[in-house]
Amino acid sequence: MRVSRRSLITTGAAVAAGACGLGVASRLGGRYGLIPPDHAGIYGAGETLTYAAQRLLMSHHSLAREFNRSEISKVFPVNGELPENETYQRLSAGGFVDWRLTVDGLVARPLSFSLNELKRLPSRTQITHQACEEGWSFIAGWTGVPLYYVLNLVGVSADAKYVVFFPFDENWDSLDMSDAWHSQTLLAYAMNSQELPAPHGAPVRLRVPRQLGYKSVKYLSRITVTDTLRNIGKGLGSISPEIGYSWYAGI
Ligand SMILES: Nc1nc2c(c(=O)[nH]1)N[C@H]1C(S)=C(S)[C@@H](COP(=O)(O)O)O[C@H]1N2
Ligand SMILES: [Mo]
Repeated sequence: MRVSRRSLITTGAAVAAGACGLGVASRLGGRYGLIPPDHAGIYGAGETLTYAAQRLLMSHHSLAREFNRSEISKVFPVNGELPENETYQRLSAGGFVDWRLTVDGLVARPLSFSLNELKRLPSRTQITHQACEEGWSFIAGWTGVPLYYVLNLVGVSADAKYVVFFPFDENWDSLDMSDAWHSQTLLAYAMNSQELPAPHGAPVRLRVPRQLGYKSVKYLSRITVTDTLRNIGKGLGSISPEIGYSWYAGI
């Protein structure tokens, strides 16, 4: 479980941050369609400035740094507990042979994949840095199917704006299409050449090395392609803005 950021920040600072840049952010964001799903509320102007600046200044194809095997960390901290969800625990007890990843929404061919089916798709291994908002980080190797490969299999509609990731716990999240199609965005089933350890998100987790660790959703159950996030949760694009963190967590 993650600590609410709101409880860590004084009201005065929050009001100042919210008011600063409001006009510029909403004008630029509105004109160029660079508005993140958590644009409303007290931090909204700041979120819009951050997201718009990243999207305008950075190439959509820029890559997160990849490391050598010798740089892999010795310790791999874990965030959160295993899902309490009964279905998850039953699937886990059965070695995930009955687990399936559903991919649906604005797609031509909704599909669901077993773990073995995912493992038969083309794979990529990348050694990347994962940083938690709590201050720790590590470098590890991740192997999995690039998300773009699965998106191509299901045939994403031209209207698609976001890909949403639902796990077996409450930590759902979403990516815009730029990050969803990115070559390093991975559905990972192995870590450091071993089966993905349960606390790190078994059987399959997302890895988004260009954003903070919390975007890398563990224990995946379903992926949905959509043109709006308004009807999901509180409509802010992920659990993070609901507890005081940014939807966009680019690093
Ligand atoms: N489903 C789910 N995904 C999650 C979390 C979680 O609690 N549940 N924690 C997030 C956070 S805050 C971080 S930093 C990373 C940590 O991944 P790790 O436990 O493999 O280090 O997973 C992210 N993905
Ligand atoms: Mo985190």
